[in-house]
Amino acid sequence: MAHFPETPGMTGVLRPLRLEGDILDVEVEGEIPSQLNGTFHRVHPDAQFPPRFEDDQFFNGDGMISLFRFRGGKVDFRQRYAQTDKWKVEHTAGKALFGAYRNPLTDDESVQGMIRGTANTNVMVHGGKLYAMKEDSPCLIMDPLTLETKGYSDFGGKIKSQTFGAHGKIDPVTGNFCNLGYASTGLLTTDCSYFEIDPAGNLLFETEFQVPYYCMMHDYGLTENYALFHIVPSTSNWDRLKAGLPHFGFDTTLPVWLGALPRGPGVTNKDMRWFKAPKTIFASHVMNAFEDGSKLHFDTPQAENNSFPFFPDIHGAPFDAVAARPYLHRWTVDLGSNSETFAGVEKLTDWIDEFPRVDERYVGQPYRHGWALVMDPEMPMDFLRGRASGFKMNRIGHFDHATGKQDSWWAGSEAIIQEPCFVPRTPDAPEGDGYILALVDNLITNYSDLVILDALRLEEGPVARIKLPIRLRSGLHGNWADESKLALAA
Ligand code: V55
Ligand code: FE
Repeated sequence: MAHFPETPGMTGVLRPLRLEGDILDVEVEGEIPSQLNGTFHRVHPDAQFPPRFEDDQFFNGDGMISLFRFRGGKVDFRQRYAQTDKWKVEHTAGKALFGAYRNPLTDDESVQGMIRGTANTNVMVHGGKLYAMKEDSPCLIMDPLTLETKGYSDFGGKIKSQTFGAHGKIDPVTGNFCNLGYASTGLLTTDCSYFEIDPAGNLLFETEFQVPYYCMMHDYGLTENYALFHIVPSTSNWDRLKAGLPHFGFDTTLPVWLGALPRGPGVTNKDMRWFKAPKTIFASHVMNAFEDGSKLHFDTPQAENNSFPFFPDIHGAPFDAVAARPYLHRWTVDLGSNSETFAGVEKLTDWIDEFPRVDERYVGQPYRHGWALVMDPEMPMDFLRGRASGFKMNRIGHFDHATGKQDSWWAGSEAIIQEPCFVPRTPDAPEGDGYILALVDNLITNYSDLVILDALRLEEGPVARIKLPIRLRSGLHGNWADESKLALAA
């Protein structure tokens, strides 16, 4: 086969791995807590074939699913490609047929009109099925244990949205899977959908709405009664795609908005309230959101400017690696006022942080504990390059919103960390009482460890390390599913 391009996104620590396989009973250092029975799924982009274009985006790779199956103090590892329609047709052809990230104008004629999804951004178990998500496409359904691909779902032909966001959330109160689709009627459109799916896989309702301008709606906030959409100017248009520019470009002249849409059947676009931010900033992931009387709080790592060097400024401003640094902020809007602007923005930390997580039993609820990856530039680093974004996330941080206390664990001078995931100690343990799971990639020895930390005692370091004999590729998101959630699969 031809080789991969000699670009930063494809070489060195970001070299594609493309490895499917199984390791039974992975080596463990320390002891795996006996309560951990279930699955930890993660996904990373890992192109099956060299891309059609030298300057291919890291985000364009085919989704590779990693599964850590916990049972009786042992862990089995399994890794398989998400067999998207794209993966299958390219597998048969023996080469890439789809072109640039979110640009169908660059595809081979033979695949025109096909679903372009890569299922490379998030994986989550709902109703016993594994949902593999990419925000430009429908949801791919996989078997959570075998990782066999079932195919795209249209939820019994009911869902109107052509897209399924990558940051769907399970509402702990209703058990529904709540998600958005953007560009839901076609590429680059400002049409969106908010919908909820029950554990049996039934679409309960779908609300169609419009956003002020097309942008990357990578995540959103969920509260008990509202879905909150942040509009940040990573935007695009057909001229960009015709010119072969990266799909997204950052436009600092556009305002930032937060929209609040009531959740439930019968809601329409007219029910949306839009609030304007005090200035244009960058924000992508959402730690959590919750209600406080008529106020809605929305916690997000916010940067002064664009955090994605590969989706550059549309006016040609050079990438500013310092302004790109995100810090956890709390945005507040007040539904009880007639104001069309934010009621407040509060900076919650001096830590450079991203990939925020919570105890998911508190999604949409007032909450106390949050965790995130932290980049601590003061610590020694024996490696030169980190993630595709350039960030070198070397700590896992814990935020106690009740006390303001922060504590963390540093992964050492050789390693960067992938997104953490919280697992409660028992189903009814108090908030935050449990474990943090995270992949730690040693960029010197070239091994990945899945570490298990006590979630409220991070500084004590891992209670166990599940030691892979390989290093996994830098990835995006993943989730824990307790054994009881897997039983539904049968
Ligand atoms: C993100 C990741 C994506 C994508 C859009 O982190 C946004 C954000 C892995 O793919 O397509
Ligand atoms: Fe994400």
